[in-house]
Amino acid sequence: MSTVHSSLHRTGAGAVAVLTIDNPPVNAMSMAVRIDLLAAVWDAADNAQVQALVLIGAGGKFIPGADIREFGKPQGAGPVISGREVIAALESCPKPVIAALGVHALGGGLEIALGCHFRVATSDCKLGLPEVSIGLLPGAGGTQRLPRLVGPARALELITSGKPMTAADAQDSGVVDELVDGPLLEGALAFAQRVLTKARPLQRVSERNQRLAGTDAALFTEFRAKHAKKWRGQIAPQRIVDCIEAACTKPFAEAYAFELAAFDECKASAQRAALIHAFQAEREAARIPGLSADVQPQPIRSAAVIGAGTMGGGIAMCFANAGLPVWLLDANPESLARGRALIEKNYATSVARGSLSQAQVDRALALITGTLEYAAIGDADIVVEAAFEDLVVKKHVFQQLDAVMKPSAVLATNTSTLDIDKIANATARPAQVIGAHFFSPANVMKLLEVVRGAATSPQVIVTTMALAKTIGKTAVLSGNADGFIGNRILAVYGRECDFLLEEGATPWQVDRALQGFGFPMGLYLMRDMAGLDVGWRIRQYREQFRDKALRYSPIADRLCERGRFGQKTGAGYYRYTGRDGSPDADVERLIEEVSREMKITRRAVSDDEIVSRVLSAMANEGLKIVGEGIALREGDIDAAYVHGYGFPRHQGGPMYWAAQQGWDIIHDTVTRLHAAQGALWAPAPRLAALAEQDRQTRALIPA
Ligand code: T1G
Repeated sequence: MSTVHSSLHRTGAGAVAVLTIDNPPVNAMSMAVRIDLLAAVWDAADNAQVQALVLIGAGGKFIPGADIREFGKPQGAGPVISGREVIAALESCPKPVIAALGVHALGGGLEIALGCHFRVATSDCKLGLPEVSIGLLPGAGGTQRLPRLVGPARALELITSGKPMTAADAQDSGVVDELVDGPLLEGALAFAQRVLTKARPLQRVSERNQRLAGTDAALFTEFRAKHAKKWRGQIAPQRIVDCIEAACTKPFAEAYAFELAAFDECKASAQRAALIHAFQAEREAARIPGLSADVQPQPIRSAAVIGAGTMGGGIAMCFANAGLPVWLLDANPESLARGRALIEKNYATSVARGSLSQAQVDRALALITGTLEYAAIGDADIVVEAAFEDLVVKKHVFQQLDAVMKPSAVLATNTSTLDIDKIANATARPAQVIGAHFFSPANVMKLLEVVRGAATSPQVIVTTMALAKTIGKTAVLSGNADGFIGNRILAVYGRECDFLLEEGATPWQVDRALQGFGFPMGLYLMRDMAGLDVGWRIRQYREQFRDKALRYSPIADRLCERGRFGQKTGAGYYRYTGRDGSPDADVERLIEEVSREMKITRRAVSDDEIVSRVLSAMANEGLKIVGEGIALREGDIDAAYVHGYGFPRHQGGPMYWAAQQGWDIIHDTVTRLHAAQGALWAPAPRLAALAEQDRQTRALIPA
């Protein structure tokens, strides 16, 4: 079955061959598409009847890029055709070739379009080169042709961020020749007729150098310097800048070859594999095995949020940004006003940063309505409770929601530590209750940990998972257990860092090692930013349940006892001048004191040891969580950590990292520390079996 269908359409100016790319679900440019498309272009070019060609995607969806599933897989036995060969045929075609772009034209899809002589698009079409998000760069001419249309400075922004352009923006910047209001094919055929009638000269983008001429080399130096910190350790964004610089300094053919070499380097990198894993894991996380297909999400057209604090305000912004009207309820007018003011301040920051337009902000603000009355929110399709993290308070809120909310409403709680079932049982409808754990700042962080209670209905689960996509979140389903998925692993991550302090490391060394691995911020800087008193209050509450037989580090408590709560008190692990933290000898002395008390002989600790010990602990805990059914898959843990805890996406996630090291290596680390440290390092039940598999695989690899 061909993935490209050809049909002939007669226009007043001659016959047009329409080549329709048909490769469900999204018309990705697989090897089969490349083969079929090249053949179809050649046929149309050779067909004397044909005056022009139109490329269009089945269902009005153009190509979202090369088929990501083909990367890292061995090439099949059949013919191998590259995107570049298809583009060469399109660009050199003696007849006008028009790309008809709908829904999305991304990556190799936009590169195909840039190889055509003209482009028309529907106004909702998204155009972009997102390859950087999967560790690649546009390897079929995107770094050479796009700068020739939008200029090198804009191309640097677009290709290193991977962010798409709107069709209107693409038209303004000369990427799209015309926007089509009505049906896309008709619009494209009409455009083809006008090209033929006016005998418009064919525009080969690769020959348009005007926008590159006179580009100042400083553009690239400054751009590299501006992003150096953010791109630390990442290959693709750096290589993209090199390619665009080559476009401005070398003839097309030479720079085109330079781009291919850079593409191959990225394709061969471990980062590319990790980023494609992250891409697939976040999509896989949305699938819940075992739920019958009849269970469909109920529509969510309106929402309500209880509590106008930092989290409540951020959650309300998520709904408003998605175009959903949302009530924001609080107990008193002052906190409601404070909440509203914080929301407006956050939106003003987004406008200042250019991430939202004033018009978008005005639309969103108009959708957020404050209220003091529970009676006002009864008709909302979902309510998210974001009140104080206290069981008594939350139960009281849910009793009131039980009294006012319509029967079909989803009753969600944003708790990060409390038992969902205890909250649900405060109502007469526990089946409607679910955990919806947002991460701070809620309007920014992409992770939504959806926590199913013992009674939560399948429909409430699928409704909440689907809603996550609507409000731009990556949802991960968790069972109802202490710390759910994310915070349970975070506790292990923090624990091992603290123990390493007692054994010889310093907070600044630990942070340097974690940032070297790719975390945007080390643990101790993050704790100081969040405020050490939050964790202290939780530890003081949990002290009554703590197993005193297990090792416990008192360092954080000692800092809090001295009033060092972090940035907000000018000192925590670091000493602060404004928001800048610097190492503090007092803290080193405090840590050495604790080591002495714990009778621990301090020793040299390497950065590698810090990374491997902390990540091995996280992966071991992750296996336990999957084994207990709290998480559905290891990939879900990776998606949670990449989107909720700043885990470097180009490392794939803690479970992916461990699998890359080899579970036999992780097993050796875990069993060694289990022997030294005891129960805290108990190996996950599945670890030994996974290790044995990897040990056998490793034995097969010739030395
Ligand atoms: N290849 C293969 N499968 C793809 C795909 C692709 N490019 N894009 C999407 N899918 C699958 C996806 O896995 C999911 O499958 C289903 O389609 C729906 O996707 C030379 C080398 C297109 C905007 O990086 O950004 O071109 O999970 O759930 O929210 O320079 O998918 O259902 O089995 O995301 O509507 C560059 C990636 C490739 C774009 C649709 N292109 N895709 O979003 O649905 S590299 C990209 C997306 C390249 C050249 C280089 C989004 C989307 P399943 P979805 P959606």
